[in-house]
Amino acid sequence: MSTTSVPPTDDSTLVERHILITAHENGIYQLTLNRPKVYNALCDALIEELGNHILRLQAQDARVFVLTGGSKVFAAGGDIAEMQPKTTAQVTAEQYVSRVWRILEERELPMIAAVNGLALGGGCELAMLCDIIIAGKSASFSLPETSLGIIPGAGGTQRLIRAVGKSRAMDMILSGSNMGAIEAQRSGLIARVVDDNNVLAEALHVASRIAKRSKPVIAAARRAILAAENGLARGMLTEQREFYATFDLADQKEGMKAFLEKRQAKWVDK
Ligand code: CO8
Repeated sequence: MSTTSVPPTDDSTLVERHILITAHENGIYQLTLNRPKVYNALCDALIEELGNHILRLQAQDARVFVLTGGSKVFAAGGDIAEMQPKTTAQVTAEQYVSRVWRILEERELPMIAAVNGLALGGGCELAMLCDIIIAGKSASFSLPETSLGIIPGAGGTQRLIRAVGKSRAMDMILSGSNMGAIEAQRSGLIARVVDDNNVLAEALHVASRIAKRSKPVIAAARRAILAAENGLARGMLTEQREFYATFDLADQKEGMKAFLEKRQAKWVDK
């Protein structure tokens, strides 16, 4: 399969490029999260850039997206340094996460997550928002938000339970326990587990099978399958309200400050 790097058309003024784009044959676009120094933490600019690329590429010749964080890590979640000072009023006013997340959710095209290493918090939520997850044997999924004084806010409380059931979802979200790739496949959270160094190739292989089929037929199949996520939109609204409310808790300020200062949080329960 031949590949070319696509120069960005709309972000040439960015000092840092948060997403690398590689065009493969047949309308397959590989989108690589590119903040390796902070484990691909999902800052606002990265998510904005991702949404813009998806809108632009699907209006061009894209047929399938493959989303990867590279060979070491998928993503360590939302950017904690950016989130720490935010208040409930601020996250509500800016529609934090949900404004751009909606673009990702409402995309027209299939997206495959190719996961190596950690998919934590918003990183796990980003993978779950994809249509198919393919992971390496040593990949690990978790939603550790409660350890920071917040809750998952990008669909984690809604999509995890649909994939793994209530008990395991509660275990992961309330206690922060993680899920390895083998268990994730058994439980239905992910589609395929392969050797760590085969993840991207496998994702591109699946993408090439999809890309060969009729675009409107694939779109119809996606719409029908996604309709089975009964009550998702209502659940997302509840999650958003609860997520935003945590930003006025003293424990949110403390939990995130503690992470940034590399120490244990001292909870005050308010
Ligand atoms: N945000 C900001 N910076 C981060 C993040 C993050 N999520 N994760 C890692 N970093 C930074 C660290 O602060 C550190 O920076 P510096 O070098 O300046 O000190 C650098 O990356 C390296 O990290 P560590 O020193 O901690 O490296 P370790 O190898 O010891 O640990 C881990 C790596 C396990 C990934 C660890 O960094 C970690 O636990 N990270 C946080 C994971 C987490 O709690 N994620 C949940 C975040 S909250 C969230 O996702 C809410 C969802 C909101 C929606 C977001 C959608 C946009």
